[in-house]
Amino acid sequence: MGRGSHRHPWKPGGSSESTQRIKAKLEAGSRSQKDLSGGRSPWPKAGSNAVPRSHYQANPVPPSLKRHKQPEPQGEWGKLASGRQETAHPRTMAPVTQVSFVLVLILLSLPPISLGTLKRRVLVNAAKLKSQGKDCSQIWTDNPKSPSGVYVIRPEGALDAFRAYCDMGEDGGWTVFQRRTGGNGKPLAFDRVWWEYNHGFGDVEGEHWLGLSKLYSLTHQPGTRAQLKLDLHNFENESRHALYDSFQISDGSSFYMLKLGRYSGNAGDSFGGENWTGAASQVGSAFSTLDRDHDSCNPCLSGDITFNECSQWNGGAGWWFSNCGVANLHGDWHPEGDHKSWSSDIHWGTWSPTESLKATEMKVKTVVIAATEA
Ligand SMILES: [Ca+2]
Repeated sequence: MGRGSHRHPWKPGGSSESTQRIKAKLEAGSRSQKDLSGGRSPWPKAGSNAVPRSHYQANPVPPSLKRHKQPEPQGEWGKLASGRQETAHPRTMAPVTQVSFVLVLILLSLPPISLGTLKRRVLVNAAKLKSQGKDCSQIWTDNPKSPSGVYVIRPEGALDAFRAYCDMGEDGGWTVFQRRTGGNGKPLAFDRVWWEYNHGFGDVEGEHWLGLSKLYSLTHQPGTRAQLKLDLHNFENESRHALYDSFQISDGSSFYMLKLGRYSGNAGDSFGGENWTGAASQVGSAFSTLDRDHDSCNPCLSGDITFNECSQWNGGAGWWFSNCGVANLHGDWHPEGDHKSWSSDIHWGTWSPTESLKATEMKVKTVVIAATEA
């Protein structure tokens, strides 16, 4: 496929290459097996001309489940099963016994842990997670001299407190919920399944994604309006930002749809698809991951290639894809010299459409709603 035929200039003749890499990730990665309960059907929707996803065809049953398949009767069990009693009362294990047998095997395979160790871990975690405020904005408002760093916060309405990095500069009070830096040569992978994007991954002091469930609670605190800021950096040591004066995501039952207010800044409004012919806005889009397709491609066309899933088209990224849109900060991180014209890169189409970005931060700030606004 030629480069000139692509709608998106950052997608090189690598769609098939990208697809192969995603397939390899899906086949090799145990992460994708974590969300067994949430996996979509591997088969295309009715009316679609897409083929079934090959990774599911290749591994219809995860190896970890195959391991627990009930063995055929052997030894004494086999003798009993094939003996005189078989005709009248077959000596097979009852279903409940089979489940217990498998549970015992699983428990025996777990590493040993003493009750004392377990208690210490619970106590330490409980002590660490004493909330210091509802969010970084409240901590900063109460004490503007608070330094940047990791705090324990508990947004109003959240079930639990959690750790988050607070950006407490001059315009402080920002709760960071995404950071990418390349990880000093060991970049954090962002090709993750729904469960991971929901709960978060990485280290809040370094590269991380805080988690959609936490982001929901941060943007739904009574009496406040959340703002969104994105700080973007390229390999030429240039930095730009995008600011949205209101920001909310819907709850998990509607797949955390993106809601944004007015844009300002110097990076352009890529979420809104500003000045980008043929690119649909991502505002209003639900969140998709490599195992959950909530995008608008059913299918989409790029050159002579059709595809249904923007996540797999973009390096396995979890994002608010439309069809697919021009913003994606969750593609593969590429080092300098290897950051140009990749199909699965970190791109913000209104500023850096053809070069993968070096570093990004996404952060949320809450402001008290004025009486006239409430
Ligand atoms: Ca789709």
